[in-house]
Amino acid sequence: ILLESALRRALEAGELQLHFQPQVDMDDGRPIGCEVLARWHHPELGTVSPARFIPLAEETGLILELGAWVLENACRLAKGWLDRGLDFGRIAVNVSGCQIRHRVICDQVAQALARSGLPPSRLELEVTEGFIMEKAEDAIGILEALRDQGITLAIDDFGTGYSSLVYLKRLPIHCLKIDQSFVRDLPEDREDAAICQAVIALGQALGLETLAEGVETEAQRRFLLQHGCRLGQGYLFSRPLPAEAFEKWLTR
Ligand code: G
Ligand code: G
Ligand code: MN
Ligand code: NA
Repeated sequence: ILLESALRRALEAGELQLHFQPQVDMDDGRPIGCEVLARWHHPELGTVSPARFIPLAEETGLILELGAWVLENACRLAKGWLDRGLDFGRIAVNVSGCQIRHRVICDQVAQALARSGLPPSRLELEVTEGFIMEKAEDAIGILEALRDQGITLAIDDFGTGYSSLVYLKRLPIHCLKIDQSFVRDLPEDREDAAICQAVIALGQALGLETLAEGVETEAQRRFLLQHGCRLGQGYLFSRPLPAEAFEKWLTR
């Protein structure tokens, strides 16, 4: 309860910050996008990990406000970059299943785009597999409404939930994000290598982009590229960066 009221206050006090992790074309290193990751700098607790405060926000319903705040600020910053001629590609925002389940996501996206003036094609939403499959029929309708706003959709942590291939075919998504747990032990681990190859082939067969997460080594980058996964994100390219550092990274 202490943490809950602290989080509520944090939203108002500006203790939440957005970091941006570059996503690149692993062939030439060109930036193709960035993932937005929320950070909480608590005056006494220090930095609280989103792995800790996002679940809390979901339990308390605060995720609806927090999610709206993240979307608005991410779109506003991204529009500023465009105005200054910084080409970041697209900006990928994580959304919680709660935002979709309560159907607030369509209005939140419309409002963030309208207020910021960011072209919809610049915004991508990352949704987790587990949530989509849990209520697949509902999810399809909501995701279609989002796509109709002109944004793109990615499935986050792909392979860790339980995807039905039937739904995958019907979902209006455009990118599969290969979970970092499958990338970590590449290229030595034969099972992980097989899983990555299968996901890449699935993406190709369905006409979807695949983006590998958690790429940390040159050997991982080479393996993924060789097997047809061009897009990647991870410490090999850059850690998540505060806005100013990300702007510098773009103009490096
Ligand atoms: O940034 P990493 O550093 O620790 O993030 C941990 C987890 O928190 C990831 O699973 C990420 O998807 C999630 N996360 C980070 N920022 C946000 C956000 O703004 N909204 C939601 N729903 N999840 C987020
Ligand atoms: O669940 P989601 O994929 O949204 O969260 C991304 C998480 O992965 C964040 O916590 C981010 O800080 C972390 N991350 C990003 N790149 C790397 C990496 O190369 N290695 C590891 N171990 N974690 C990473
Ligand atoms: Mn993500
Ligand atoms: Na992920």
